[in-house]
Amino acid sequence: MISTPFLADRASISRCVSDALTAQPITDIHTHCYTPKFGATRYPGAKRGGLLLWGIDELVTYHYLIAEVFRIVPAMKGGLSYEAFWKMGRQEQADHIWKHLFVERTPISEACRGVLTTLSRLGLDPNEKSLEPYRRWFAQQDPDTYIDRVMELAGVDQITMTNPVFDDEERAMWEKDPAVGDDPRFRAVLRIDPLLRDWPAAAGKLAEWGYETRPDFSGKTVDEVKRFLGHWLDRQKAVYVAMSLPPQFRYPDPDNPDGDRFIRDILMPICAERGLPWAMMIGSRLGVNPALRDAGDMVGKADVGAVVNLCRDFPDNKFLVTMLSRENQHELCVAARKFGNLMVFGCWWFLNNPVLIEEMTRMRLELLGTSFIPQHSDARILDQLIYKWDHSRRIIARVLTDKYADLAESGFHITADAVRQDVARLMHRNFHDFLKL
Ligand code: RAT
Ligand code: ZN
Repeated sequence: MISTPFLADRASISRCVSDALTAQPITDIHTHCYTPKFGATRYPGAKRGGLLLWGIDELVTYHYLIAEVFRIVPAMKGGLSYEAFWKMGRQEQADHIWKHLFVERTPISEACRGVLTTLSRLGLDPNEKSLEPYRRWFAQQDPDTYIDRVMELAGVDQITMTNPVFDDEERAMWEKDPAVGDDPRFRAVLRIDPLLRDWPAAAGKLAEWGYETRPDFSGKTVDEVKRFLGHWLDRQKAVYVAMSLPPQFRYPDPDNPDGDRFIRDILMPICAERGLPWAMMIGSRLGVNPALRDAGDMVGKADVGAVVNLCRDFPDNKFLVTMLSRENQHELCVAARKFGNLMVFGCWWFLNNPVLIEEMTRMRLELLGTSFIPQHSDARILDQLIYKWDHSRRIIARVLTDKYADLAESGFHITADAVRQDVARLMHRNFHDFLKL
């Protein structure tokens, strides 16, 4: 047997961790990116031609940056009204954001820095005062082959989509062509928020679509909602079912017997039968400033007790859980120590900032070892895969290096092989193994 040299000093540990993270293909378990068959933004002109968003104008008009520009040019006298902003074309909106956030100020926020990292990793100079040179460059890219380039730069081997079946535009695409999701680079996820966020309206929609559903669960409702979910899971070949839930989400919830019933009699049985996890993304308060549209949502502290109750009451179900509030992270980690059917994932949305990624990754390693999924990108715009993974990978490397250095200090032998295996678990295998359990 060939003996593996141990990594004894911090410098060699750090090099080994960085190499392992660079070499390890990442499965991105939650994004809002789409296959090119859903249609893509078209350059020149940056017109939206479908659901796959990419390129400079989409990057600069990311809703995180829309929220930020309204802090600099507020929607009040002397500023710019929301109506005036939404009336602008996409390029005009992008020019407005570029001028105020990137040219007249230092683009220091994480969302701004992300655009610059992306441009620079694509080989472009991030110091341009106007967006025109970038537009010319993007106009030369073909979205389909550009996906490969982005995935290579990001180190991602699989992009998990989010496919909201209650979205009319997207549903129509799946109905027209069930193969719209077929692309070896992508996997689909059935997203069904309205079934819990607004059961009566969702039941009404299903009835419109030909299912015998009634808001009071009478008649064939339970079987019919299962038939609806089964149909869409098959059509999308979905790898899990997902919902974003408000901070008030409880299980059981005496104030929401319909929600309890939907979970207990419909969702849990169909997920268990098919071995599919339910991804709960908990803590989003939608539309606290509706004038900001997608940028107007907020975070709220939620109840980890609901997750605990679900994991205990449904031991044959699998739960992928991320929570939006920093204050929920410790309790969620402790819950995961108690339940093997709970997989904690990602630093979601307002937590996807270096300071919080670092804190959360450290805490999770200390409480859960390598049995969690440290990050997902949540990329809405394809090119964001580059910066979201670039930034997170560096932080994960720093934290892992510290942890291995601590172990080495105790006299434990760290090998390059062990490091590679840990990294493979965190960035790839934990997700695939959990899906197949
Ligand atoms: O991070 C985001 O872009 C949010 O707007 C949401 O899409 C969130 O990630 C979600 O999946 O609901
Ligand atoms: Zn998302």
